[in-house]
Amino acid sequence: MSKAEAIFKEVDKAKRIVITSHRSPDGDSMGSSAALYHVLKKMGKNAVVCHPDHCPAFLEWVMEGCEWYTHELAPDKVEELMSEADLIFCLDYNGPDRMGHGMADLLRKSNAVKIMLDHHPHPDDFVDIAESRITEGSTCQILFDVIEEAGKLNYLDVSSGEAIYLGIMTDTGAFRFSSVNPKTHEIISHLMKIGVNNTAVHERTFDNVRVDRLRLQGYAISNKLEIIQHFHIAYISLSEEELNRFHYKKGDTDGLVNMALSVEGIKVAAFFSEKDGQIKISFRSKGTIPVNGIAKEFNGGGHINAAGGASQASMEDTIKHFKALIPKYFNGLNAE
Ligand SMILES: [Mn+2]
Repeated sequence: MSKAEAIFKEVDKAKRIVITSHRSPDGDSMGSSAALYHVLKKMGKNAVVCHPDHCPAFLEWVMEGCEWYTHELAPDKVEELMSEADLIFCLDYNGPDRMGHGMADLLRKSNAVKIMLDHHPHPDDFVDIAESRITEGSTCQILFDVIEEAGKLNYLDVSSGEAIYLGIMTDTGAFRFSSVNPKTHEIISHLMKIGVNNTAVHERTFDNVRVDRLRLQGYAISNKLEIIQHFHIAYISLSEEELNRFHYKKGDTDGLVNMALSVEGIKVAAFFSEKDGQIKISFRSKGTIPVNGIAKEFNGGGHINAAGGASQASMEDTIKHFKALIPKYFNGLNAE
């Protein structure tokens, strides 16, 4: 029996299925959760989505028609569902801690069968069936493959198809990252054939920007973009005061680090933002330059081209520390 068949054998047996994903939701965590929800419901299963926290407004559309709770807003309900579940899906994360301690505790306490679908490197050993494919660009692509390998593609419809499209689109920078492979486009082809409107997914996700968000991005780029020419590095930093000035909402700074990376000649980009008394850091890079090493210096990690971390120091000290680490991690860049 293949792993995909084993996964759906567990689905067949399950009476109460809970779909979980990581904290700070993104298009892939939301898309894979919504897609699996719709597929399971179509199979006649009892399924519900339980996430640690609410998603940014631009992703809310994908949850339409899903029964969906967050530990942030409905802790008692989530605790009840997690404790009663006999099957828990862990989508788009590689260890319980990625859900934050509230949800991680519930997962650890649960006696349910646990199945992980994920593409992050170095997965923890915390599930019964682990489908970890670290070279894939998105969990949504893995989910499609698993459904296909189990011979269940007939359960995909426009709702689950749009959700899979969303996750693939957002985790590949709209089909441009090096993680995109021929299969990625074969999946998109299949989704379009079953009625997924690609333009509508892009528009719903990207073309509903609040003017405050646009002005914050304009400010960040014109006033706060710093270039370290010698090492081909660009970075942006935003303090809590600056975020508040533009009425910051979750998700408003998404994409800023990619804009820094888009500068001509830049090979590594970083984004620093101050939230709740700590500095969150995102790193991005082009080609074979790894940024997960420097992310580890900030208690984080991630992929070769996309990683993150956090710092308890002030913004000034965090950026000083970052600059001091540049020769150690990116020394080769000045020769290129
Ligand atoms: Mn992902």
